[in-house]
Amino acid sequence: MERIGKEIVPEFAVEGTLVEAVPYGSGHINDTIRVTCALESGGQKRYILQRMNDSIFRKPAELMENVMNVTAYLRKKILERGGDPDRETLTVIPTRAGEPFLKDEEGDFWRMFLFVEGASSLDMVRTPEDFYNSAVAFGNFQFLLKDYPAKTLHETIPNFHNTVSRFADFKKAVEEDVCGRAKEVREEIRFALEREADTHVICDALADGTIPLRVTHNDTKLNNILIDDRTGKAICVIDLDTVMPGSALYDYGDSIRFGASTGAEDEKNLELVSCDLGLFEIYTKGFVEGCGKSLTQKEIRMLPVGAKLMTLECGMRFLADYLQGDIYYKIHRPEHNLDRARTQFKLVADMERKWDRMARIVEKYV
Ligand code: ADP
Ligand code: GN1
Ligand code: MG
Repeated sequence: MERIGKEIVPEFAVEGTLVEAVPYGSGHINDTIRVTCALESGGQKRYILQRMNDSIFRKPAELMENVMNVTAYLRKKILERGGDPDRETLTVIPTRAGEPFLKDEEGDFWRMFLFVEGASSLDMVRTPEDFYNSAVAFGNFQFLLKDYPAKTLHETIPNFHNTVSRFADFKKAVEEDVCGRAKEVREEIRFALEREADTHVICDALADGTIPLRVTHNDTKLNNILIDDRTGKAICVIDLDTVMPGSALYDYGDSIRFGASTGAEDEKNLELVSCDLGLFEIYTKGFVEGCGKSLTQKEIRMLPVGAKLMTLECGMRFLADYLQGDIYYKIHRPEHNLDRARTQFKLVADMERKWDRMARIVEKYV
């Protein structure tokens, strides 16, 4: 932290003098640091500093070009509706040289945002209203970007939600079994392999034009949105690294897998993990409303597919990472990725049991 305070923070156009730099948040990908500076006037100003994960995001310059362009576009939209762009979208703090990110002497890539004050991200749904508000905000995020020139976006992670290629990657990880862990997790591997046919459903629907390609966020878990501490409204969609052309089903589905679960993503006691249909319905209502009538009937009818496939895909990714020796996601205990994979598969099985009820719920919003 000391080096970061001395060598990295001063490179950015922060106001005031550094008081504190502390690790922050519970993201699985970037290293996130909250920076506090004291202003001459007596107040404080806070920032989020991130070391970008360049082994996952191989082209940080392209990624930051996306972030700059998308946030500039959103700022305009937010101003048009009379909102406060400093709180309702991310604000990039450039380096003193005027660049959107910094490459340090060790070759690490850094970027900084204004810290959104008076708001927090949640790792679990506190109240159904929080979840509803997050649904409206994620739906609205997609709606605001509906005319965004998709072709100008760089694909920051190719095939990010291509569940078919995710399945192929998973199978390869099982076959290679580089850590010799496959024998301990036969049950989990079988669970995923049995569902190969499912992995094609969204890819096929996009390919044959049954559902449209849109500009989507692609990582819509609850802790990627900031909720206003005072009003409880979801005000700011963050973690824009994966904004790319995709399907509305991805954004809907990823939120359900994380937020409609009765347990944490890494819960060890699987009895505590199921898909809460009350939360499922609330999110469906909020998301459809937030998308402002832009979802097609077919998309709405396929929402349960989005929920199941994003959960299955995430489970395969966690299990593949476990098999490969935990090289992708940050872990905080030895079997962390395995625990995460298990909760995802438990949710998939539960959704399969509740499938007819899920279909009836979404039908109300067609
Ligand atoms: P990761 O890609 O690792 O998930 P995020 O960009 O989601 O990283 O940031 C991690 C956490 O930091 C978020 O979940 C949120 O709690 C917090 N955070 C990120 N950006 C801001 C911001 N501009 N203002 C306040 N908190 C933020
Ligand atoms: C990662 O960056 P974060 O922690 O918000 C991952 C998502 C996964 C999620 C699982 C770029 O999200 O795809 O669904 O973990 N992001 C990336 O919790 O791989
Ligand atoms: Mg995040």
